[in-house]
Amino acid sequence: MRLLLVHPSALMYSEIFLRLEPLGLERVAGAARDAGHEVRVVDLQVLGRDRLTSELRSFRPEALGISLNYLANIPEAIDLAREVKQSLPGCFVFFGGHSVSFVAEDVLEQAEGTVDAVVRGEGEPAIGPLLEAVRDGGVDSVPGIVTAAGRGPAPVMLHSIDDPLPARDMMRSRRRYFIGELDPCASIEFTRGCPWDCSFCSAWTFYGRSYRKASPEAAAEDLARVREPNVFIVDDVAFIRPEHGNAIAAEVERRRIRKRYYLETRSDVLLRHPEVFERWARLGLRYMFLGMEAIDAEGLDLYRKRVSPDDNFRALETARRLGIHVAINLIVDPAWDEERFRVVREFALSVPEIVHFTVMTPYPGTEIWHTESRRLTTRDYRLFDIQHAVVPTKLPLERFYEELVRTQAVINRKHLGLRTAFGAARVLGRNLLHGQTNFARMLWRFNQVYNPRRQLADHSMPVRYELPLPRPVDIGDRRRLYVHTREGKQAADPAKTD
Ligand code: B12
Ligand code: SF4
Repeated sequence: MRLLLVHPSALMYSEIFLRLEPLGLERVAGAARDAGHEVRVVDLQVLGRDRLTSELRSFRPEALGISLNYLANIPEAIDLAREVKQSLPGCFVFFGGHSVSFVAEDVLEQAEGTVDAVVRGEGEPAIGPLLEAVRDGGVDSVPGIVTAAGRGPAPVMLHSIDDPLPARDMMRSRRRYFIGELDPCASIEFTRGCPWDCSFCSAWTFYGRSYRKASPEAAAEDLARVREPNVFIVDDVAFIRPEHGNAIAAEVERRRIRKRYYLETRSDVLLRHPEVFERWARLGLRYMFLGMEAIDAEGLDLYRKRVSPDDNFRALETARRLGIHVAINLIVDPAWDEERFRVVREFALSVPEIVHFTVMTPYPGTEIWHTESRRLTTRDYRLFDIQHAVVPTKLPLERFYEELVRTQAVINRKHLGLRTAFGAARVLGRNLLHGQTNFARMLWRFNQVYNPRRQLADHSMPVRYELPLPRPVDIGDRRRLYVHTREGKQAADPAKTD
């Protein structure tokens, strides 16, 4: 069967710092190819719509799947589905991915028959059976499927994440994937899932709080295949298990693989086993993203982060000692006033690290989606990108965005200060020599993208598709939030991950 897989456009605020390959979609593509299908991928993060139109015309897919990890992409995907059904009425159109798994029925309804199905959960085990069923009948009995007729059997989880291999070779314009100065940059997965349970996050609810590890051999083999000199490790929390991090490191050393890495982890994981990160720093680990989320104990408790401010500060010192650059994330509560923004700005200027801000956003799939008592001020999917306020702000909305952008701008200036500019100039020179311009463009685009008036104006866009309201769920039993349930299996306990 001819299958076309599509990733929607990049969200405008993330594009400035990074644009990464859609690894999940590549794995679904790999699984479909392994099952004998003819597969093509169009990533609209890096390719224009004209490319999709010409692919539809020349390839004439019999099935078309759109990846929806991000809620904010849902309106674009529904519009795309409408267009596809108009030009290729016989084409089976389906959605899959993280976010759509939590709102499958609502999205099907909003698409008014132009989307035939949504696949909830992991795509690799579902894609083969789905394509067979599209050809031979029986779509409703594919695991994880949701159609107008209702839900099919529960989604199935991969037993091992060692395969299928991501179809990296199917991606065009790979040179356009980058993160900061790691330009160009590929992505890789060493583990899947997260055993913690932060209230604002849906990573743990999607995987039913499970945690799987790739075998060190498979991880190193995949890494060896990557052509790019830079690699982003997509794991929610890297190197939770020190022996796993060490075993992959040993394979990487044995094969003499040399790359520069960017990863994401938690302060307590870094503090418990700094030696693993030290070993990886020797192998090329350059950047680390630490979700600190709050600078005070009250905020950390609210998000059930299970770390203390002291742990966070000690983790920063450890990373500095290891020579790893850290990007910190802080969650901006819409209840912040000018004074709170000022305190946070002061903190951000007092540390040498890069500080990022995301706005507290209740999403379907998170616990705060059900518990956050503040009324939603908008249900426009496009504003659920953690850069917009979707619950009432204490400051007038316009003032809130002014303070937010001012805080981001102060920090951006800090990083574009003279000292950094000299460092950046070296990197820029090197990248430009190799024809890599992503990082250069990013440095100068800040003011165009981050603009309080533009952010405010986004709230006045005409809304055609709205996020459903939370359904009453007894979150006393948190398995009710899960996409993948592991009946009969115990959820991992973060305290026992070591
Ligand atoms: C790596 C990552 C990124 C990367 C890569 C993004 C990319 N291009 O794919 C970067 C750093 C760029 C990123 C950015 C952002 N991210 Co992000 N990201 C993740 C993370 C940690 C892992 C995703 C991943 O690669 N997993 C590994 C692969 C193998 O799994 P997967 O992508 O989920 O794919 C599987 C299934 O979803 C499914 N599937 C996927 N596509 C399809 C398509 C079809 C047709 C089918 C059938 C199945 C299917 O099958 C795949 C294989 O099992 C997730 C958390 C998580 N654990 O899911 C957050 C997550 C997806 N990100 C999130 C957010 C908020 C963002 C940002 C908006 C943050 C910001 N404001 O900057 C941006 C927006 C990016 C954009 N689109 O422009 C939220 C999503 C929230 C939401 N409900 O919308 C998540 C869930 C994190 C969280 N803590 O809540 N992100
Ligand atoms: S540790 Fe990170 S990935 Fe895990 S639940 Fe918390 S925020 Fe989500």
